[in-house]
Amino acid sequence: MPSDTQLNAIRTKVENGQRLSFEDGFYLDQHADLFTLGELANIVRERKNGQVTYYNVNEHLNPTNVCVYRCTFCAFRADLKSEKGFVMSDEQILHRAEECHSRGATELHIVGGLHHKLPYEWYLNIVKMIHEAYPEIHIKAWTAVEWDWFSRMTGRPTKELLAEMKDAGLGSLPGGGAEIFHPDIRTQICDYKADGEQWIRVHREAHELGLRSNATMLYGHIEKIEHRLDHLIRLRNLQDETGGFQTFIPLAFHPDNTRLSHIPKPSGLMDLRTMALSRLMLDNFPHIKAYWVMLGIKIAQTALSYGADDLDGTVVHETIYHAAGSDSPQELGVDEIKRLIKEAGRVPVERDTLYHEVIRENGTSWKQGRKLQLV
Ligand code: V47
Ligand code: SF4
Repeated sequence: MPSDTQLNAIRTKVENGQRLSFEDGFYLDQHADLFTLGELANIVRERKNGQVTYYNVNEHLNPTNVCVYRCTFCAFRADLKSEKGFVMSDEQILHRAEECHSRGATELHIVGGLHHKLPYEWYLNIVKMIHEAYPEIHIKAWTAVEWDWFSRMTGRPTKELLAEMKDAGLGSLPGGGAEIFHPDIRTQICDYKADGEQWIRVHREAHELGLRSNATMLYGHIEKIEHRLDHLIRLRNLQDETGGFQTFIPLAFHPDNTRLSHIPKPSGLMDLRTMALSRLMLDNFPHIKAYWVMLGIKIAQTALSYGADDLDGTVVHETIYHAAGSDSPQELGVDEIKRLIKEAGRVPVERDTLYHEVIRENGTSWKQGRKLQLV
């Protein structure tokens, strides 16, 4: 093999725990083969999380799909008057929370459309109602795009709304709505909604209020490597400032039923390379998630050797990806998740949203264990 001085210098940086620059990331993308990327990412993965792979038992709730925005990559949204549009009633929402509770889920992940007519109080009430009925369920709700919309609707600052919702039972923020921050791409795929700076600001404010959050990146559409690196570095900068991010989730674009349906979906190779590069660039993020719903089970399992240390959860009632053509099953049982993790040579550990160990007394009742060590 020819010697590659630049690649060797990057390898030394990774081995010594030093930060990679934009140029390093670009070089890796252009010159490193899949195995090298995976090997380097695995060094960071095992340094931070050893052999452990986390999973959680959660459910998704999308209370409405009606949305004022028209992101070109979205197959989930519906117009106000469309037959496809739905708004769940309070009874339906509580019924779903009851189902989540009786299955022993520790988390409810709630996101939806930005409805033209529903007031902010409708969104607030969802959190209030579920928290009052099932206080032990962690509510991870509303993306930064939704928080920005609540602020536009009410004229109140996002930080005030975050604080109000935290008092009502909000536990943390999911990582959605990030897409690609770079304006050259963002204006083409999701113009008008919260921009990159606003997304970052909402997460900064959440962290300042003591709320943890996740971050995502939607890849494999019209963006290029420089936009992905720019996105990762913006996230890394905020994490340096606040330390409030828990997990990064790279989201592979699913083209079916979207206005970008002419673009082929990212290959398994791109999925693994993006996973590995994310792990390498985000040196201050404790966790990288392989979201099996979008990657498919086989790539998600393989990703556990390419930087990922979290498989997300049992995920019941996911609709955003299934609308866009994901052929993953609607649910993975806990035994199957554990089997996939062990087969990949890792140790499965059930976590709650804030990365405490979950101790199960039987299938459905559980208690919180120790806080898992984050490096
Ligand atoms: O913001 C929408 C993406 C996101 C498509 O925080 C699409 O733990 C691909 O953020 N193809 C919502 N992606 C999902 C999300 C998420 C998922 C799992 C875990 C967490 C977490 C967050 O889904 C949207 C958008 O970026 N999305 N349509 C599509 N056709
Ligand atoms: Fe609306 Fe979210 Fe879909 Fe964009 S991605 S159209 S904001 S539901």
